[in-house]
Order: sequence, then structure tokens, then C-alpha cells
Amino acid sequence: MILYGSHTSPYVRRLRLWLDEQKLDYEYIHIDIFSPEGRATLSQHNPTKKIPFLLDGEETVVDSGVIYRYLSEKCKLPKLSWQQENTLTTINAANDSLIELLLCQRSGFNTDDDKLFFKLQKERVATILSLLNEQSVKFKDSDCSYIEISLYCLLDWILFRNLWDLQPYSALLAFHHKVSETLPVAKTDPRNYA
Ligand SMILES: N[C@@H](CCC(=O)N[C@@H](CS)C(=O)NCC(=O)O)C(=O)O
Repeated sequence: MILYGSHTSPYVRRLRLWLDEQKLDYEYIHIDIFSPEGRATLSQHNPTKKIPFLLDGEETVVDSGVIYRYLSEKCKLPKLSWQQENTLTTINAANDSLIELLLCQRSGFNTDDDKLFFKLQKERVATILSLLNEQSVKFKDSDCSYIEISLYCLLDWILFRNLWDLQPYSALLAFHHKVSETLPVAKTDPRNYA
């Protein structure tokens, strides 16, 4: 089983942390998705041209959520509840909006401009972070699940890339601190590769 991804992707990192936590055996291959070689690998395996994707024998599985469901089913793990699915959807929506904003910045746009696209992304991120901040108390004493790992990876990526001021979200910062003390996060820390 081979997981393709990049060292800095929060979507890839959540799977790496979860796979390690589940003690599942896999090979991890880093690709630079902006290099010609990386683009060729994406073209070969994944028409969405995104990471992560997983090769398992004859099977190719694309998208972190689908990879998670594929592996959970294979390992006969319980399905996520609808509430967990909703939480995952909100984490993903904030993550996607922040990726869009980052790609806009890297494309030379000023994302502080008064433009509908930027405002929509920022409104979404602000709403979701506030909601997750309120909800994060629920994560306090439970074991680390895929949802918690996904939230941790989003928060740590925001801090790593300095994408959003997290100071007003004290519960999320406390959650981030707690997970970094609980899980062996150093191995997948994007700062080690930057
Ligand atoms: N829905 C996808 C999102 C994955 C995603 O956005 N990955 C980013 C890296 S963090 C990517 O490959 N971006 C390339 C692009 O947007 O062109 C998933 O859950 O796997």
C-alpha cells in the first residue's frame, strides 16, 4: 500500500498520523505537486490532480476522505456518525478555503482586496473556526480519532503557514496543544521539511 502526498499537506498529514496510530503498514511517497515530475505522477494516477491518493494493489483511491473510508472498511472499523461526518465536512471546507486563498496569494493576488471570492472564503473560515472553537471542548478527554487528527492537522498547518490569527480561538489552541502532547506528531511536522 502506497500513500502519495507531500510533507506539508494537511490532508496527507492527517492520513499519515491516523495510519501510524492504527499501526497500518504502508509506504509513503512524497511528490512535489508543482514540479513536472509531480504533475506527471498526478496525471498518471489522479485526474483531480490533488494529493493524497493511495495505491493498494490494483486499486487506486483518491481523496483523503475516501481513502479513510476505504481503509476503515478494510480494517472493519466503525463508520463515522453523521455528526462526525458534518464536523469533518466543516474542517475540510475551512481547509479548502485556506488552500484557495494561499494559491491566490501565490498567484500574485492580494487576498485583502475587497473581492467577493476572497470575502466568501474568509467568511467561511471565520464561521467554521468559531464553531469548532465552541465544539472543541467535546474533544477534550476522548482518544484521538480521525476527526480530531484532521482538526489538529488543519490548526497546525494554519500555524505553520501563518494563515489566520488563532489567538481568539483559545479552545482550539488548547486542543492543538493537547494533541501535540498526546500524539507523536514530530515525524510528520511540516516544519521539519520546510
Ligand atoms: N478533497 C481533497 C483535497 C486535497 C487537497 O486539496 N490537496 C491539496 C494539497 S493540501 C492539493 O493537492 N492541491 C493541489 C491543487 O489544488 O491544485 C482531499 O480530501 O484529499
